[in-house]
Amino acid sequence: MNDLSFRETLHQGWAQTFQIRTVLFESRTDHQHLVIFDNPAFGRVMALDGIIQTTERDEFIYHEMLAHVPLLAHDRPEDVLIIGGGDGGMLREVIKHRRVERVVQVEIDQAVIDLCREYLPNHSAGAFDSDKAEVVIADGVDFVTETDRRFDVIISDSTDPVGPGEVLFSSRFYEGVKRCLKPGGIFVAQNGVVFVQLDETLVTRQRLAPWFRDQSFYSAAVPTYAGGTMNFAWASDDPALRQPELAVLEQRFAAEDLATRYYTPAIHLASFALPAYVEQALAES
Ligand code: AG3
Repeated sequence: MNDLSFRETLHQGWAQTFQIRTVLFESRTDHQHLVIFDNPAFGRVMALDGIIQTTERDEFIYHEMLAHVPLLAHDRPEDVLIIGGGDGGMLREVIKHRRVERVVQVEIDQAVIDLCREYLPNHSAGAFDSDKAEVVIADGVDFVTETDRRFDVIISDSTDPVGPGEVLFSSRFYEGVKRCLKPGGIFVAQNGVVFVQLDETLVTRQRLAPWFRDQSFYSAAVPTYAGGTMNFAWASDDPALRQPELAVLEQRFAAEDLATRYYTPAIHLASFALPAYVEQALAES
């Protein structure tokens, strides 16, 4: 990073660059390097260890798709677990659901929560003060391996598999997720931009397979996760959960009265259709 621009360090041989209008915060936390700056095109932008995590302009796509798809696919999502998600955008979307009674969020880095509440206040939009929400500062793998709590939906809102987020793509983590998911539960996870991170999808599917009868992916294009569509991993023991009736989704969506800007029940169903090159790579791996 220099005074004028931020160049993302995520891929080999190619990068996206953001003009910096103002740096609002920059420092090392106990776990990672964190910067929040203002950009003319995307508003406030937060990056961890050189990788763009979220921006004010396009965060709704990611947060709506990772929250509403599993929550509306489930018939009684009362208990929800969020792993990561320190900016609070995921918690904001999850607590909107009336059927959700309790949300536990496990974030490893308290500083991410504190700094995002201060500099990206529209992400959490008060969600951390909700009666439904409980925040635990802990390692996500330890939590899912040890907790007595059980959940209907588990959402992994992680960084890429480098640095503190790497363990959230391990077999041990998926084993723990399975352990604390109730029967009929659904697990979803950020899984990288598939065109440039195809291996992530293939490795995740392999590591989920021992623990879940059904593993799949759905996707959405998030502009600042550059390089194409982002894949979200989906795992459950019931393949029917990813093929709900459109009428059922529409009825639940209407009953929840969610005001969305990306998610619709039709997008929900369509997002499980994967490009041929991804289907082929999965079939061959
Ligand atoms: N965490 C996912 C960021 C992934 C970016 N990586 C990439 N472009 N492959 C987002 C946190 C939002 N709550």
